[in-house]
Amino acid sequence: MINIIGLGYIGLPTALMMASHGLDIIGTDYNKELVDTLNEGRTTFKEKGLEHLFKSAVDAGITFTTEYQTTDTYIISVPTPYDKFSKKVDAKYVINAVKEVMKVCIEGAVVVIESTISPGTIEKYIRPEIEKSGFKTGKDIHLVHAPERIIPGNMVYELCHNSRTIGADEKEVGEKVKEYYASFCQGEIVVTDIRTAEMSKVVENTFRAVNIAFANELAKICRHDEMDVYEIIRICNMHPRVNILQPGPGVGGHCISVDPWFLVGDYPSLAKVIDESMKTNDSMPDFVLNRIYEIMKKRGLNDITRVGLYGLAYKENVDDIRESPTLQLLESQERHLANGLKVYDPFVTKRVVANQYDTLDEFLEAVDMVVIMVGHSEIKENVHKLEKKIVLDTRNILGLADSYKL
Ligand code: SAJ
Repeated sequence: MINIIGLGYIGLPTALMMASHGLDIIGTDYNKELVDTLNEGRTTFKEKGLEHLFKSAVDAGITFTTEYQTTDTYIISVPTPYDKFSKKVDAKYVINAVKEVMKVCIEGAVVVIESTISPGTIEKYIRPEIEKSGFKTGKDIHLVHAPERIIPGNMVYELCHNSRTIGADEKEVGEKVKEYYASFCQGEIVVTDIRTAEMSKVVENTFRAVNIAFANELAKICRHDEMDVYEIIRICNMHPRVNILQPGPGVGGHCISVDPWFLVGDYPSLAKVIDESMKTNDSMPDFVLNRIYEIMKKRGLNDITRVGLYGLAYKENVDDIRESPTLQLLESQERHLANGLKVYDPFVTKRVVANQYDTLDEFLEAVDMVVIMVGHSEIKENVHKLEKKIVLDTRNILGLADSYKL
């Protein structure tokens, strides 16, 4: 039996996928409310294909509990926040999970860390923790790092199709864990060492962060001299070896806006391009705020309460608001001792900010200017409702001839 620890955005789909492909899975999470919800037959977040997968995993016998199980295989998928000041990974949840596993596991158990960690975390924190409990790694406990690569919004598909990396101390153990993932994953699964697996995961997200920062910087340069950044990117991308990403109102989510900081935190004098890129991405919500004021002035609109932000999630068609550019923008506005911006997101039904609306129509009724922060399908399907509004389309997704851009 495999005990999956942490039933969040990654742990839950992974547990469901393994269970529905015939593996014996028990999911553990310390959050009783979350476990109760799952046991009542409901999923805990919205994601394409998740409901269906949930049903087939339940039919296959998956169970959820708050208790750690006594078994020979664990997959730990708990959050790894980062410390905003030191920019270093905060591995406390992973360390706690490992400590709990040590209390119940059988000798010879395999402990797979799936959470994203900064390169070196296993050597610096996890291995010593295990040895403190009296176990010898490589003998009593076998350590593995198997970072995920799935993208929110397309998780179920990517779980089955992306290639994966498995880092292990011993090749045989890596191969054994590879079999579990190969039960559902059609992509190539590379077995390597732990340090390489840790580093590859963080480097992939850093590559994307730097590439987005480049697009964001181009947007600022083009705004300075009133050039069309989107047309320029479109033309450049026709070159066979150029592939620029899209500028946007900022970078959110728990991966691309966080993982690259691990490298800056650990190698401050070496990770220069990465550091500047992260600062550029982090500056985008403020850039949008300035753009809002600029457009308001131009259009003679002086009531900020008649301006609305469309989208609270960190990107299109997900309900995840972690590090969302809209939240960053609202925080920045508060720092300037102003507030009043109205907000609406069809995916975020819980109250998370002031002036939040429940329906698109009520939201549009309340504002004269709409700032598109997220390109949810809903707004693309309702573009006609924006006809009489001043629109700032920070994602360039609406195709409106008279909208303002970044
Ligand atoms: N964004 C832009 N411009 C772009 C692309 C994205 O501004 O051209 C913004 C998005 O709007 C969002 C942020 O960047 O705010 C990140 O979104 P994303 O879709 O690029 O990535 P995530 O964070 O949802 O998922 C990433 C993925 N990593 C890579 O593509 C290298 C995913 O495969 C990882 O599994 C995930 O991080 C993770 O968990 O680490």
